[in-house]
Amino acid sequence: MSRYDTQDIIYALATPWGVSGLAVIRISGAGCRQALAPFFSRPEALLEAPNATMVHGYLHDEGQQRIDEVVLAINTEGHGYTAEEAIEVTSHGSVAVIQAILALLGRIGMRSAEGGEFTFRAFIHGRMDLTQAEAVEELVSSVSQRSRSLSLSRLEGRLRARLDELKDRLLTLLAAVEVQLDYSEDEVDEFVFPAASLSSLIASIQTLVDSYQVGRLYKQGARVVLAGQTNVGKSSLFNLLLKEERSIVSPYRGTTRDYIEADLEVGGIPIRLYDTAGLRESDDLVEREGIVRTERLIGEADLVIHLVDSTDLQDIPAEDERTIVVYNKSDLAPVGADKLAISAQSGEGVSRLLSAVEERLKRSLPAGGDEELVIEGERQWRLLEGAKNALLRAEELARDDGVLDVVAVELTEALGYLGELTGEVRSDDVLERIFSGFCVGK
Ligand SMILES: Nc1nc2c(ncn2[C@@H]2O[C@H](COP(=O)(O)OP(=O)(O)O)[C@@H](O)[C@H]2O)c(=O)[nH]1
Ligand SMILES: [Mg+2]
Repeated sequence: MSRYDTQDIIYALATPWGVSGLAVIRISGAGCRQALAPFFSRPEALLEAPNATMVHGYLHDEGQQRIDEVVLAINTEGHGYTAEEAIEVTSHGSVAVIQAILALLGRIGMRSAEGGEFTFRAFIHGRMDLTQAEAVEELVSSVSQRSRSLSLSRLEGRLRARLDELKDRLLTLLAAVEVQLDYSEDEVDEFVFPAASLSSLIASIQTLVDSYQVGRLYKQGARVVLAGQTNVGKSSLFNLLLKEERSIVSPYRGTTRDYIEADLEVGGIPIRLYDTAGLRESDDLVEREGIVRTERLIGEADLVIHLVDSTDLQDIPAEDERTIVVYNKSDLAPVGADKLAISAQSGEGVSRLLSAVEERLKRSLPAGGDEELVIEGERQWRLLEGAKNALLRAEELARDDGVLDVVAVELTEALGYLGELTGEVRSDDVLERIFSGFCVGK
């Protein structure tokens, strides 16, 4: 990867720019302790510190002016995140301190890191495979608890282990075919293609492919729209769900003229919830525009919670895959037990509604598979699809007694896809695309 020269000592601020209690600046690369020692109050302690220890002292500039009191966390070569000699400087979190330290590091011959460069080094040194490297970024950017825990499990190497196992099975298959290709002439027995192993391998890959839908739901979340006539209690429900007064609630019809959106989490799924203008005929231009927008939102929603007023049962829409009909104001009028009744005022029935929302959003997810082993990246999905399709072609060829050479070619192609997934087979521009999406300091 051209932008990343792995000989350099790199540094970056790993915490946000701004005022905070502490700031962490990362440094990685062979010789970094030697380079920093002349500007540290206890150079010997820094140079002699064993791996995974901390050294307390002061950083100062070339003129012996103290910059800040710091703690240096030391990793020697072969250890730590990048598996390189590395220092993590914890300083006070003022912009002036951060600027002074970063400027010093620049002046003493270190280079400011590119986005993802620390993780790139971890990958180059074999500390992690590509799926783990991607999990780092996925973990940093996760917004729901479920997405966080799934990313963490990929970072710990669950996906890597599964892919290694799949590659192993595929290699065994390929070896059987190649032995047959090499020795078939001397063979007396009829060769039996290991069709069962191939089809179970395809099924295993399919399970991973399917898990993409799960990963995407937890990562990207769903759009849920509150719809219904005016005055049915949409804004009241919106506020109740967000547990804060975000929307203006009023007894007058048409109070919510445009939509308001907010984020919440239901069953681990990040949800963007929209409170909309009521769907009713109106002469008011602004309100009509609000209604047009509402209709557009409903069109794009993953799920519509259609509220109706239990005291005024009219225009009840039909339930469908995307619509839940909810009867509000249950405190004022009872509705049949078969209906989903809530009171946005007292909160009665709201937890049942949330369970219904969760169930509905998860309904389309594939059943089976390992719940803790889920992919969420498009790249991973695409390569698994590629591997699966190559194996399906191999299966068909083998079934039709196709030429064994061609079967071998398809199996090899599938192996290539799996290798690309973990990063054994790689090209600079693919790596560039992956790591350049990371934030600096990671
Ligand atoms: N009794 C009762 N009143 C409700 C309930 N939900 C909403 N309201 C009242 O119905 C009126 C309209 O509510 P609002 O949330 O503004 O409706 P929207 O136009 O659909 O957004 C307000 O006076 C609310 O206090 C409920 O569950 N029970
Ligand atoms: Mg409203």
